[in-house]
Amino acid sequence: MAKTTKPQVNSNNKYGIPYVQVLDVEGNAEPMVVASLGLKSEDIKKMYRWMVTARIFDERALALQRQGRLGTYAPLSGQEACQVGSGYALKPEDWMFPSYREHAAQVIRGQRWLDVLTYWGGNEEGNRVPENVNNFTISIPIATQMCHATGTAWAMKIRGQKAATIVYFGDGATSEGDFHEGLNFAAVFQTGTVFFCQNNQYAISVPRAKQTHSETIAQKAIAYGIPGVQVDGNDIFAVYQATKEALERGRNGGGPTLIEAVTYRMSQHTTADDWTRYRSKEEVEEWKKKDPILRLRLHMQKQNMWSDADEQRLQEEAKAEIAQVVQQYEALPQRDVEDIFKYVYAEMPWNLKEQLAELREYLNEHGGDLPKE
Ligand SMILES: Cc1ncc(C[n+]2csc(CCOP(=O)(O)OP(=O)(O)O)c2C)c(N)n1
Repeated sequence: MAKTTKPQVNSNNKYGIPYVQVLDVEGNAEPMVVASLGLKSEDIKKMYRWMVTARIFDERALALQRQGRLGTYAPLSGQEACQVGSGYALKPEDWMFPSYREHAAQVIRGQRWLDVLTYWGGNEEGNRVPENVNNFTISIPIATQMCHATGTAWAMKIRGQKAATIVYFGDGATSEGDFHEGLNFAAVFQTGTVFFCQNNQYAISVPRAKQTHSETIAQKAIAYGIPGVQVDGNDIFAVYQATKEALERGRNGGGPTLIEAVTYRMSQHTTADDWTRYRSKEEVEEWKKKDPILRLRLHMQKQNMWSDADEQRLQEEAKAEIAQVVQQYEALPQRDVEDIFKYVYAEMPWNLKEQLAELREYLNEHGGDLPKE
């Protein structure tokens, strides 16, 4: 790598979209570049702790679902650098708009792992964001959150607030109308919105190559007249650097940015998916070599910042933390099944009333048991 204080930027693609990388797969980085990020050694260790805890949480949540102790779950493994690196660049006054896979980004901003489990356990209380935390609730309908993030940034601009919004979405979301509407509106009104695409290579079983004919997702920014950048999404430093720069531009009236973080979903889409049906073991193994957690650990070890004893201690502490979260989750009182009907409308419409009556009748007939399927 050339001696420089700037991250390595390649623009080999047709439209000259920059590709940012700081850490290579073996954890090597130009020290001056790392220093230019303004991260102290304590910050780097904190980022690493977030990533490790997120991975342990993910594995635990998956196991709980398989044991019938969690409703369903969307794993994030492989995307820890995307979420922690970008989340770390946010300020409390910024607003964050997640889709359904951003557990680490939610928690780094002040929600709890317990909330994540509660939500995926089918209890809407898990979607309750603490008053002082500028996180929006999860959007399940693909790409809808992009318009929310644009609208919020526009409102903040009108009010003269110096804060940005960030919105997370996948490669599949770029085929939705809301993607275009969110980006176009943000560009025209120059809102401080960071569009953060986690290109994890699949939209359920649809591979990236079938999602769009564009060489990069980042180049779609050109059509809207805004900056677009591709980053190595398994390199936490590159993600942090690109997000920080985009957020600063957004906060200072410089308008929106589209970031494409190139990464990989190491696990299934959700627990309702079987990824072995559409991708090979070899492909997964290749990406495992680029594991974002391993990469930062190698870097810290090379910098003599991290020992085997540190690793062991962290693993034990993170496992204990998540074990406690699971205990708290399982100790929560069961919610009433009728809750499903209660929270969408202030006044329940006639058709929901009919369905609720039908459910009550069914429960009466079956001694309170729900249907198995
Ligand atoms: C509007 C809408 N259409 C379809 C779905 C069903 N659906 C759920 S996830 C998904 C794929 C999304 O892929 P991507 O945007 O790449 O995000 P990823 O799940 O990979 O993080 C689809 C089609 C949905 N939730 N919302």
